[in-house]
Amino acid sequence: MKDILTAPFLKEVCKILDNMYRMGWDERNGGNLSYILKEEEVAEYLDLNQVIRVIPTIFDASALAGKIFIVTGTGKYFRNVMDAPATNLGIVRVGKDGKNLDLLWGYDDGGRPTSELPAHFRTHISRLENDPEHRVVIHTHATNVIAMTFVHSLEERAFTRTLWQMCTECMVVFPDGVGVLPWMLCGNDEIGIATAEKMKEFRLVVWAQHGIFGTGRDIDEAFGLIETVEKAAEIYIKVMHMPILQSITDEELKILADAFGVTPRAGYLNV
Ligand code: 2HA
Ligand code: ZN
Repeated sequence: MKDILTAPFLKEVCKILDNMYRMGWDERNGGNLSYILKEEEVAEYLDLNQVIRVIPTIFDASALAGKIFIVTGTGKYFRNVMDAPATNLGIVRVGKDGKNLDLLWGYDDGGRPTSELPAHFRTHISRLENDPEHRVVIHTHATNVIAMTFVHSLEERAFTRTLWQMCTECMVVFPDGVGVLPWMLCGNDEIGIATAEKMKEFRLVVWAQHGIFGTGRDIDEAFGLIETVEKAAEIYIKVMHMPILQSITDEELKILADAFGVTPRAGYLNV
């Protein structure tokens, strides 16, 4: 059996969490990540019959039964993951009845998965219905996205249109737009249900005054979506105090979408 600390998926997770910490988005224990691993890739490093302990889930995850995830631990700091992956991360398999997780590796100090597990798991269920190749959910406290939710309408069309106008890349990266939830209590199943409802139509969901969820087939896609939204939000925060002399028009957004072969969310452009 190979050493799990050499597994590409583990190294990739450590690297992206460290990177997000250095972006300044994941203060203290802010943020969490979950990533569906392929059974055959995990089997190179772990005996899949060796269950360290069983962790109960707070909702019925039977739609994910048998799936294996690497998940950040509750209360853990992204800053510490690189130096101590086995304490700060865990690899879990969803049990057949969807009510328990088999811990296969990690959470070495007796830890558990992130408090936002309901939002992550429910999001995985929504995204898998859209795309069987979906694998990654990242939640982070992207600074300018949070700032924008104080000063901009939270209406999804308006929020998305402003982001699209902030830099040319946005339409190409997230033509499907951004879902937005109002402030809600986090860490429970209600916000998980609300997030997953949005995730039926969006790959990105903003939690007002809290942060953002991004999803994708791999870490690059999920992170790439988030950093593009964050960049646009940063530009918005920089320019919103000043008289705008020119922007990207709806006609130009349409030209851009056509040139890159993407379809803007229906009804979001006034052309
Ligand atoms: O646990 O980001 O939303 C850290 C969080 C909660
Ligand atoms: Zn959070």
